[in-house]
Order: sequence, then C-alpha cells, then structure tokens
Amino acid sequence: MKDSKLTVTAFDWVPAFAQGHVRDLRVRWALEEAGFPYQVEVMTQGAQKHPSHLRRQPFGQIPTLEIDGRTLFESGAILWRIAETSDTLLPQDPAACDRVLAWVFAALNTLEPPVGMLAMLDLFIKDKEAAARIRPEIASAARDMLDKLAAVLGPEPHIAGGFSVADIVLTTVLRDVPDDLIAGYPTLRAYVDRHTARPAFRAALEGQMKPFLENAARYEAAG
Ligand SMILES: N[C@@H](CCC(=O)N[C@@H](CS)C(=O)NCC(=O)O)C(=O)O
Repeated sequence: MKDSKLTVTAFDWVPAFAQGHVRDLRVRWALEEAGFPYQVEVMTQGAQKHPSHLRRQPFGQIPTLEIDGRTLFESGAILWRIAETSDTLLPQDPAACDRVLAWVFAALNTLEPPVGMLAMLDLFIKDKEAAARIRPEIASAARDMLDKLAAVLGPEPHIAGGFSVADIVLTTVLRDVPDDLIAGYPTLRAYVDRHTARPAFRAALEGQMKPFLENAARYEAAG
C-alpha cells in the first residue's frame, strides 16, 4: 500500500461539536502511523448524498479510502486493510494478531454503540425531554462496558500488547465518551491522552481541522 495511490474522503466543514471527531480522523491517523502517503478529497457538505458518492459509500457517509482506483468504505474495514499492509499496526504473531482483531471489533461493536447513543441523545435528538428521560439508562449501559474495559486494561499502556490498530480505533471511540462519564475513569482518560499525544494523531487532527477553519466563515454566514 505504501506505493499505492491513496485518497481519503473528508468534509470541508462540520459543526463545532463534531470538529476533530469525524471518522476520517481514524483513517488519517492509521495512514500517518503506517507512513503511507495519501491525498484527501475534501467534500462540501451535502455532496455525501449525491449518487456519485452513494456508489462508493451506500449510506452517504464518509470516510472512504480509494486504493489505486478501488474504493473501500466503513472505517473499521479501511483501518484493518491499512493495518495488514503496514509494518507498524499489527503484530506478526498470529495469537497477538487475533487479540488485536478482537479489540478492533470490541471497540466498534461493543463500545461504540452505547457511546454513539449518548452522542445521539446529547446532540441530535430534538425531543430534549425524551432524551433526558432515557439518558440515565443508556449512560448506565455505557458505564457497564467502561467498567469492564478499565478492569481489563489495568495499568497497561495499550489494549492488546504493543501499540496497534486496536488502539487507534479504541482511542477514537473513547474520545467521544461524554465528559460526565469519562471523568469516572482516570486510567481510560490517561489511555486517550497517551495515544492522542502521538505525532501521527496530531498530524491527522491538524489535517481534519484545516478545511474547517478555512471554511468556517462561509458556512456560518449561510446559517
Ligand atoms: N460506520 C461508519 C460510520 C460513518 C459515519 O458515521 N460518518 C459520518 C461522519 S463521522 C458522516 O459521514 N455523516 C454525514 C452524514 O451522515 O450525512 C464508519 O465507521 O465508516
């Protein structure tokens, strides 16, 4: 993949609450860690629903990754493909590699759903009364998963041996846990801080933020 032509899709602007949290960040971060050069196709808001984009991402979302003309969608699938062709994101040992694979899925399938539901309640649901009524139950389900994650992580720096693609996925999920919940988990907070201090994460974040800053005035003026 190092010699392939790689293009990630991203947005030219998103509202403030989503800035730094759009899922192309994971893909950029993995590419930065792997040392694979890539280009970014910056899409205007709304272009994700055009038929030309739906042909490559059936749900009208980003990110996608184009690899020498073929397109992959779903950030988890994209990250796994990057990881298996990198020298840095997956261990060689098959048992260790299985643990990384399991943690990639655990982050996406077990942790991200309750975290995503909280984001939905806090940021998107218009019926604020209904959201406030059901939030405690969803928060409790999220806490249950975070308790177990904190217990299994313990004092370890990474989730599955050395630094791997599982840490990229898990860190990006944990960054979205609302402050009132993550405050109860100092080791998970430290885990996020440790990984977001990596130069590859900083480069990915800077890359995502650049068009948002450039286009803020135009989108804000349009209301
Ligand atoms: N499961 C998908 C989720 C992708 C997703 O939710 N993308 C959001 C940005 S983080 C998006 O494109 N939203 C715009 C829209 O739905 O119109 C993945 O991981 O790739």
